Amino acid sequence: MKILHTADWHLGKRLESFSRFEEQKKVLDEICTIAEEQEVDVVLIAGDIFDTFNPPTEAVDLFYKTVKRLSDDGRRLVVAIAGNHDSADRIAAPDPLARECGIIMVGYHHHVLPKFELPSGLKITRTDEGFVEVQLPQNKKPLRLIITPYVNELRLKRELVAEDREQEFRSILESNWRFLAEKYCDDKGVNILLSHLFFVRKGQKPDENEESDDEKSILYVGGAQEIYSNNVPPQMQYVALGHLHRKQIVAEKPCPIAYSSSPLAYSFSEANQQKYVLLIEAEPKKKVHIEALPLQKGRRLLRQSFSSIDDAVQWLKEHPHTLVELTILTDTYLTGADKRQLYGAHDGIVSIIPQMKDKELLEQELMTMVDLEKNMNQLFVDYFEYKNGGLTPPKELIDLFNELKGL
Ligand SMILES: [Mn+2]
Repeated sequence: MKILHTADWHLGKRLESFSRFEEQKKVLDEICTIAEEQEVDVVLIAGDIFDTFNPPTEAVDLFYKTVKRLSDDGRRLVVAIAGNHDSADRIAAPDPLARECGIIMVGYHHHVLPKFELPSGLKITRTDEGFVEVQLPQNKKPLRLIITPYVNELRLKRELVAEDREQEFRSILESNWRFLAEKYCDDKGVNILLSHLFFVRKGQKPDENEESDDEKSILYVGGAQEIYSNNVPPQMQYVALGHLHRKQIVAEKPCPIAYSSSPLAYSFSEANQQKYVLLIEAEPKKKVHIEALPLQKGRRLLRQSFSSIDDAVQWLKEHPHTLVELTILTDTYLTGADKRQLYGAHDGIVSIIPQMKDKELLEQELMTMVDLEKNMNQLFVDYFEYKNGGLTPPKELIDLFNELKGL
């Protein structure tokens, strides 16, 4: 049985003023082509389908077209779940219609799918809260899926009362999973857990710096989020996850627990990351085989610093088709002419950060007390330098300050 695992599409997402929509179209087309060429039986989309609760129409349109194409008229099972960026209701709403195409869309962890059968031979044979067993058209072995979209205390619709609420949260999920695994997941089928949660190997924190800026806030703030690899029932053969944007296998026990990566780099903390989809080959009772297939279609995100405008321009010309965060080490404020030169050399500059060259020396100078004996203009200059990393205020700003002073 061939399963394609992808996640964190974040459709509709922008990078500052840059739309990523054309890249998203291209990379989803690439994912569809991989599914077709590899003749996969199942596609799992592990949450954060959209970037916001109310995504733009073009993003919704792209999602529906993509899953429709992936489903191949019901010959290929497609399962998509809600992540923390998604509205659970929005993901769940089209499910009755989507099912007719062999696409399952789940918003909530306790959702019970109805049984159904398609002309292609795709058939839901058993269902429970957060569980389906599927008979695929081209494969005799049943696929069991435990489906847990993003869940927090709110979506759990249950108040956590224990002193250690994180532990209580883990226990609730673990006992749900164990119940389903013991009831339905014997070794005559393929058993997989699909989820959008923050998994860690117990006692080990992932390197925070490697994660996307967008996910950090919810990862490390606000309690009951961390799930341990040993919460996974022993019957599972693979855990397909979304949430972290870097491809990684969190743990190998009790089975591979994997993040596929997002298809595009969405923040500069993901600069230089290669993106993938994971191709899983699974048979009952056997260890799964995982192959990471690199995606090519997104623009690379690059972070680079320069001490001269000319060097920066030269480098920009050598790196077209990328999105760039530039740091310019400088003694003065960047002039309009500098900026025009930089922006003229490249169409993907997301931001330019001016940074004072001799920062340490500067900070020492700035440590001096405010001297109220100085005149107002000098105090303004001191304050501007203090707030802007030592940069001298441009003449236009001093003029404006003088003008305001005169009012
Ligand atoms: Mn997420």
